[in-house]
Amino acid sequence: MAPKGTPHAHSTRVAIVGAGPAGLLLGQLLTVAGIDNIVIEQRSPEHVLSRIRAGILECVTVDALARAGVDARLRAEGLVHRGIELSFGGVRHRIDFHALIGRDVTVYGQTEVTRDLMAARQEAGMPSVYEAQDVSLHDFDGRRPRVCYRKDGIEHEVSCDFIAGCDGFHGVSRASVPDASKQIFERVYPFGWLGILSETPPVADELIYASHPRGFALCSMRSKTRSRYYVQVPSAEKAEGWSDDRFWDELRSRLDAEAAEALVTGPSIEKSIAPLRSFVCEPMRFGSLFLAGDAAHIVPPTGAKGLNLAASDVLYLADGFIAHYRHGDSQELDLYSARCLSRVWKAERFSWWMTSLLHRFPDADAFAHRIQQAELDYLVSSEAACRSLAENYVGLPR
Ligand code: RFL
Ligand code: PHB
Repeated sequence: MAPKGTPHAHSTRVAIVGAGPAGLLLGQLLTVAGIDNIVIEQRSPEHVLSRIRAGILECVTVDALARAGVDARLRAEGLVHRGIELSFGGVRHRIDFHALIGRDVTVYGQTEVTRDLMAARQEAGMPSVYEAQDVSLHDFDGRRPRVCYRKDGIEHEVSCDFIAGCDGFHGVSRASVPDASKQIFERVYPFGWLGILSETPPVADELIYASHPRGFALCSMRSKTRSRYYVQVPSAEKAEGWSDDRFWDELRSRLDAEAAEALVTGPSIEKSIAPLRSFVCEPMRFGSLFLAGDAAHIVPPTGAKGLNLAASDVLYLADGFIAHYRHGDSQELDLYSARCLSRVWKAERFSWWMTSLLHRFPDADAFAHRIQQAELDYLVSSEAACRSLAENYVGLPR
């Protein structure tokens, strides 16, 4: 027993803060490479699995999950989508990724990715601490990096070589870095997405991104029997103000006549509002602390990039740790921040552009509306413009 007042001491190579997709994927890639790690999460496993978020995986993400050895269910149950549809002016236009650039995306929910990663971690017998309270980071710019937390009233201290801050936008990792050491770039949009999940067949085979005078709408899915739909709402809106009927009526009003007719409605399983934000923290490394995923950057969900960027960061980070431990080569870790940020900013640009293209902005004047219409018309009439959308949507090369 540690004497009273002295925290329980643990030590590991990499202490990972946060058990979202970034933290769990990093943990699995390190475990596969034989690098000791611990995952420290403030919420319960049930809470982590109850968050309904992303649904679209780029090839890079699918490959990362394969490398981590957690792609069996994804291969069996994921839906390969070869394109998306854009809807405006009452007409739908298909963008055929496969024909344009020969690549696809996979529909497989973030909840399922997380569930698969949790199961693999448990099977590998790697340590995870859930419901850790008052997680704090220490001395990451010095010689003795540590992560401290309290669990069931007992204080713990984990000494490590490196800390991976994978604790999302509201986490403690980025907040632990002094303001003078980081630069923040941010845009908050004057609207959010009200989303529902329902046990109903999707309205179409592919996703429909709809731009309508009443606002943006998105028809997505989790499987052939489970749908995920979103409508743009003002920032101040509350989910409690939206009955299922009100949601379905609003969604239907923003779709083309054929989709509105085909829409199958049913009770919602989940209903919530997500604010839309673009955010980047530079750099992404501070001494032995590395930020990855939403801890370092946020994109509005319109381009389906958030989870995919998290996976891409984690691949660079895992490769950096592997080169460091196997070959004593720290060059990849030194390049981590610059490599990630180069890809992050391209995804930020694409997500901002998709958001600007498809949403109604409250302060937009008549000129802005005409420009938006012209951009949509140009997009669907130009193969070059469609190809540009396609290559960004399926994910830029790493
Ligand atoms: P997460 O998933 O937020 O996980 C962070 C974890 O850290 C924990 N945590 C802490 N742990 C310890 N100590 C602390 N002090 C802590 N503070 C927080 C949290 O409890 C949590 O478990 O971040 P991560 O791993 O970086 O993953 C990022 C993704 O979750 C996110 O980018 C995506 O969900 C974004 N996103 C989408 N991304 C896509 O690639 N494709 C999509 O189709 C897509 N759709 C979406 C989205 C996000 C949405 N919302 C709700 C924001 C749709 C929506 C509606
Ligand atoms: C989703 O299915 O939740 C989803 C799909 C595409 C997006 C955003 C969210 O662009």
